[in-house]
Amino acid sequence: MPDQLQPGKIDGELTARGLRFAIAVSRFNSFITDRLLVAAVDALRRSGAQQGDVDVVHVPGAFELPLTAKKLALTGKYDALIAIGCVIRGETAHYDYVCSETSRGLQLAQMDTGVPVIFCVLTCDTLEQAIDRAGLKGGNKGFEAGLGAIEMAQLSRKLKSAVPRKTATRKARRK
Ligand code: INI
Repeated sequence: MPDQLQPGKIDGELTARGLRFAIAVSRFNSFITDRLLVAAVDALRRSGAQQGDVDVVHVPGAFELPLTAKKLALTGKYDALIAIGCVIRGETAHYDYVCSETSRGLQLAQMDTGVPVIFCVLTCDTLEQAIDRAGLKGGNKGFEAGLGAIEMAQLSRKLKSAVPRKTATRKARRK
């Protein structure tokens, strides 16, 4: 008998085969968001996504991402969504409102619908910080978002198909 408890593990595999994704991407700061989008699609493709498995929707700015994500989730067509945006601090408080409502709205979208929404919205003080995270020194957050979407899609499928605890107990008793 092992003297240590071995917990059961439930992981989301990193394979995109057989899954469907939608990416909502903001046009604001498209110099950055275009690069995040290319990397996110690359991560999905290199993990097995096929032609037709990925839809891309453009929106004006980050503030429009939550409603779009929720509408995409409610179609029931997608296993996971990615929201891509880039908010760069300006001289006024606008930045704070856009950042907080975008993150809150995206969290609500996934909590309300049960469809994973990956948060790939850069919130930066400077353009240089954004560039670093869109393919330079900080890697590419779009690629990370692609992998995150695959993992969460797989994990959600597994958790959905798990037998509810009560049913499992009843079945065991009947035996
Ligand atoms: N939208 C962004 O995606 N990034 C920004 O940096 C930004 N700034 O700084 O203003 C921004 N504003 C637009 C906003 O997201 C909405 O599109 C707009 O307010 C209309 O609802």
